Amino acid sequence: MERNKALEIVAKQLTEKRYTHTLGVMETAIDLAILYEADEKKAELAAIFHDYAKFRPLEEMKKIIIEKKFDPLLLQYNPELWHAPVGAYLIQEEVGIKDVEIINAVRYHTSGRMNMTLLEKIIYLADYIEPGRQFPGVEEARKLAKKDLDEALIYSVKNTIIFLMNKNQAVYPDTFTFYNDLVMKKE
Ligand code: DGI
Ligand code: FE
Ligand code: FE
Ligand code: FE
Repeated sequence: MERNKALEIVAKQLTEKRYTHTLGVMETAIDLAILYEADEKKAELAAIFHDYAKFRPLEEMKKIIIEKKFDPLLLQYNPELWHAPVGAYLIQEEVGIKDVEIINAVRYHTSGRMNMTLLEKIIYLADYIEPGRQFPGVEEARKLAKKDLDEALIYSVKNTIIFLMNKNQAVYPDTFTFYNDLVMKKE
């Protein structure tokens, strides 16, 4: 699918602010794809569609998670996690995206998981460091992203886990698994 066509589709799903974020993720994902030799076109499309389901009503997302038999644990954790697997489903149903790598990059862009593919890692990180993001640590994550993809991811996932724990929030197990996997493969 052509970039402008994809952007036109996703614009209808998002607020202006979230659309601007999506453009930032797209630019960042393409830069990372060039740097780490991933498929630029897949990075572009996965980035464009990564937050496709962000504004679906919680009840609709819940229904899809139950009916499509996604991990039932999702329902016990933060609803912020839901738009990722639901988005992966809806881009197939509503947009006709068929590329499994793109679909999985959308599916795991919030939680992460064990054995993330290069494309999944790029979308996860691009979402975290796109130019519109402003939070403590984002500059360091951007710096690391230019040098070492996995180091940047360890830093980012760690930051997210600490952020959640500081608010006494539960952390979805796949996020810990992602962190552990990165750290253990580093040695
Ligand atoms: O959709 P975005 O805002 O662009 O970003 P995202 O899809 O990465 O969502 C991140 C939010 O999800 C972030 O504010 C933290 C929150 N969250 C809640 N529980 C978890 C979680 N993030 C992770 N990785 N793991 C969790 O268990
Ligand atoms: Fe998201
Ligand atoms: Fe994220
Ligand atoms: Fe996002």
